[in-house]
Amino acid sequence: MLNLNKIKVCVLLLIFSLAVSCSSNKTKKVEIKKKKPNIVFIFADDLGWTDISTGNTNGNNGSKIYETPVIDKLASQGMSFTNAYTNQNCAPSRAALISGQYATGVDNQVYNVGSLKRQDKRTKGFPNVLIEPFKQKKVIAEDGINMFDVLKTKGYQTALVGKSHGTPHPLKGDYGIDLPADIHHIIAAPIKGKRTKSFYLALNSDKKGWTFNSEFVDKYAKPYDNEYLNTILKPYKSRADVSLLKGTPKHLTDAIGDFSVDYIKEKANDENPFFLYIPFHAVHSDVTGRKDLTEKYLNRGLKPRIAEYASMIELLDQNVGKINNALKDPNGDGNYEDNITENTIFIFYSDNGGLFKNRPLKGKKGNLTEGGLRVPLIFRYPNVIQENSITNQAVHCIDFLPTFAELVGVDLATLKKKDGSKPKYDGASFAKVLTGEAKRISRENLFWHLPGYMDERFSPSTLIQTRVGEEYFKLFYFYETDVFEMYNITKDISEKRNILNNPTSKEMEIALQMNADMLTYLKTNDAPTGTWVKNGKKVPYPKVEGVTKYQ
Ligand SMILES: [Ca+2]
Ligand SMILES: [Ca+2]
Repeated sequence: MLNLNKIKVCVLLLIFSLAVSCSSNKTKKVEIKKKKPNIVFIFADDLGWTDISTGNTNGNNGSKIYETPVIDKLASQGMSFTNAYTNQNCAPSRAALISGQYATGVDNQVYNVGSLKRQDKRTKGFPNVLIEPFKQKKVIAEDGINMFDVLKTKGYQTALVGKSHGTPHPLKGDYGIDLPADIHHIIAAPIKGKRTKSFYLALNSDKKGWTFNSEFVDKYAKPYDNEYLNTILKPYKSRADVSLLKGTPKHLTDAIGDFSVDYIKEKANDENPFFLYIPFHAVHSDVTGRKDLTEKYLNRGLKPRIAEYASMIELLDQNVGKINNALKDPNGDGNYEDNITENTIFIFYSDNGGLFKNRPLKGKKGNLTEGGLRVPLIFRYPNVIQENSITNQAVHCIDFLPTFAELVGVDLATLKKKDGSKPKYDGASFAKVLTGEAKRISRENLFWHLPGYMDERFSPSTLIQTRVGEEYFKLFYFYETDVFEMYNITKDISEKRNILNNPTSKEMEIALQMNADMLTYLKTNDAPTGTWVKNGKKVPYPKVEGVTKYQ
């Protein structure tokens, strides 16, 4: 009996010690997780919904021409959004992203690139405009609590590497950006005494030698050489002949990628996490590919313009790869012990629809149709976001600020602006969709409001998008003509059938609700509408129940 008791004691001791070792393992894990996740956020420019080859982000409408193996793999490692939205072009998308507000927000006020009075110089008949547009701002306010400021409250080191739009260029001012590496893709420099301009490609200037005209990336400006081809580009040969590049000018997309890699190398082991926001200029016009990749697509018989665009897209993809590889092996010694991928949220997104084909989507960059607003979006966060998952939850630029806040544990309600007032945000966090805790977010309406003109692409209008059950509807209001249009983009992705031409009673019910919600949005935000040219009076909001005229 004694022996049995002894065995019992031994067993109990064993269980106890196992429990202790397990719990200490747990503590260790918690300690590792204590460091907030780094965030690497790649923001492409003008990359359309169907411009990448994965089908995950676009309902299996991935490109059959363009090749994006890195982005495709990223999609398989994280969550893809089929209904990710932006504004219609660069500056307003970035302003909304960084401020967390619609253009109507007090700290935002950026509705369009340049101004809301962009007339079409190509046609004589336009503009005989009826409405004097609202005078917008070009950049967001410095005193708002923006996306960078929010992350800084948790000790993040913040960097912007690439395009500054919706924020000032040059990037000066108090925007919470520790490293404001604002770089432009139009490079101008004197060569043999003559002012020379280039898109994307470095210039060999009289005074500075090879340059991108940038204090941040000039050290990456020298032409491609054997070392670069054999080391940096080696993993991405992609059946292109890289030897064609030798001695040719460096592409800015490679330089921004190299700069970002060096930033990750420098920050990987820091006590504080980093937020590296990389708004690439690619694939914005002037479309400029990289020689080896352009040749690859030309050899397939593609027209020069398409080959150049394909080349630029694959070049962007390679640089997403470079940055991703820097996370796997920050010190570059070939050993993955220093891999920080698991503690890094990696995001790939684009700022507006494509400038070229977006089929089956209607329209292009600058339009409020799906082709102008719907873009690829992928989130990867290993062990938190399910691999190879797809959601059709609609999200917008304004949602990133609250999503980041929730993911890293910032309570937005506690934040105060310098004047003591509380910042107001328009977005909704989709963190629980990412983690799989929820299928939907509670916010069902999205709005776009444009009190002005841009050439043939938009006139004064407001758009509301709503989810009803599993279907998304859009209701447009056009101020010049007091006309509404309505589409079911779940059943009619190409926006071919205006529901209001012949609405059912159920559809009219939905239209009435959307009309009411649009009006509430406009009134709550005191949204400007401009004034009538004929009499200077304020252009009125749509009528309450205005859609009933289509009954
Ligand atoms: Ca853009
Ligand atoms: Ca390593």
